[in-house]
Amino acid sequence: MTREIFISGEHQRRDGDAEPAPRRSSGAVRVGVPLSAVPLIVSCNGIQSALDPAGEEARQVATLFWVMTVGGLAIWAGVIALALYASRWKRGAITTEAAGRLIVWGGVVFPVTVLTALLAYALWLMPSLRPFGDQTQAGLRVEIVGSQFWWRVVYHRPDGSSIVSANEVRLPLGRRVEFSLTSSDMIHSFWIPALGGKMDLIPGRTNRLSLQPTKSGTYRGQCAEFCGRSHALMAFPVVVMQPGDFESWLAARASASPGVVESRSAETLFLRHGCGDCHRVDGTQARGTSGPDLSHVGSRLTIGASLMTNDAETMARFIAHSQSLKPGSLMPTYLDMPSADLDAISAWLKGLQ
Ligand code: HEC
Ligand SMILES: [Cu+2]
Repeated sequence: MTREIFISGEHQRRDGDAEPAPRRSSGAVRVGVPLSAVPLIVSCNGIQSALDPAGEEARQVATLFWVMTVGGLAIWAGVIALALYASRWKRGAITTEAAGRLIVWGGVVFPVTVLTALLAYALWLMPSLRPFGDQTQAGLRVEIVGSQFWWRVVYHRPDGSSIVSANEVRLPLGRRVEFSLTSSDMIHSFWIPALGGKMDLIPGRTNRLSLQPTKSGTYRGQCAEFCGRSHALMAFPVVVMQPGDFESWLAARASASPGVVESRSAETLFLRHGCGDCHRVDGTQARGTSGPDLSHVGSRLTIGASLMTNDAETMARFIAHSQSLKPGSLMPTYLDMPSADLDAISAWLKGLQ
């Protein structure tokens, strides 16, 4: 990649030149090496970076990371300086007593002090990374169930009502949210790097995680425990919204989409092709639960757990080719579905806002 960037840069420059300068290979090396550092630097910020925090927990994890990194670098520099001193400038052997003192101070006292200080700092951070009980005051509880290779997302409101969704998590800015995490098949791991640490989803067990977003925006979460062939394609968008917007978004999801009433024929096709055995669509006969809830699928940002952007065309592509797009997933392919049926169903699903 580095090379391609360099070469296209060189071409652009050359096109404007009246007299192209002769190509110098040393230029490629000089430009290419700093360029190879670009991905490293770029990956420090963005929608899926633990070093570009948008949440209280992520901020603390990032601070811990920088303290450890800078501390480690300082010690490394000290050791290299000592090694250089010993190999280059020190003349003659040191006495046995001096060697003993060096081992006791440099090899025992120093590492014990530094490591104890770092451990104490990390332990001191820990309670605030896992705030529960009195500290939580979480108004909202979000239940996440990991399944091959998608996420069931259920919002439990303080008044006891719940809203079922999938493959997308929306959160109110500044509010503490409690996640309860479990799995329906194997071990997955729930991780939104920009918001905080990761937590496993384990069948038969419910783990808890508490997060507080501090910056609005759209981030990316990812399954962080290898769970099968499409593990890398098991991701989800995370949208942090203003609390008011979040409440109205949630309220709109509490009832059937207006799109449902409009197209009875597409709904019939959906049921006739057996989609309703695995998928639920609010306000219809489709009551399946082994696949993602599709009640408001049209309003989700992505299709197939962050696999593709969401429009009628990608929807149709996913339905017809789910196995080649997402190998090993439990969504059957519908290669033989008449294209009129496929288009009608996709347009109807996209209309479920
Ligand atoms: C055997 C159960 C099953 C049947 C039948 C089934 N699906 Fe699915 N479907 C799934 C599963 C499981 C997923 C999640 C796949 C993944 O992302 O790994 C899924 C995913 C989807 C998605 C993407 C949802 C999202 O949140 O991105 C759409 C759209 C979809 N199915 C439509 C259909 C349609 C239309 C039919 C009928 C033609 C159908 N499905 C039949 C199990 C099924
Ligand atoms: Cu997974």
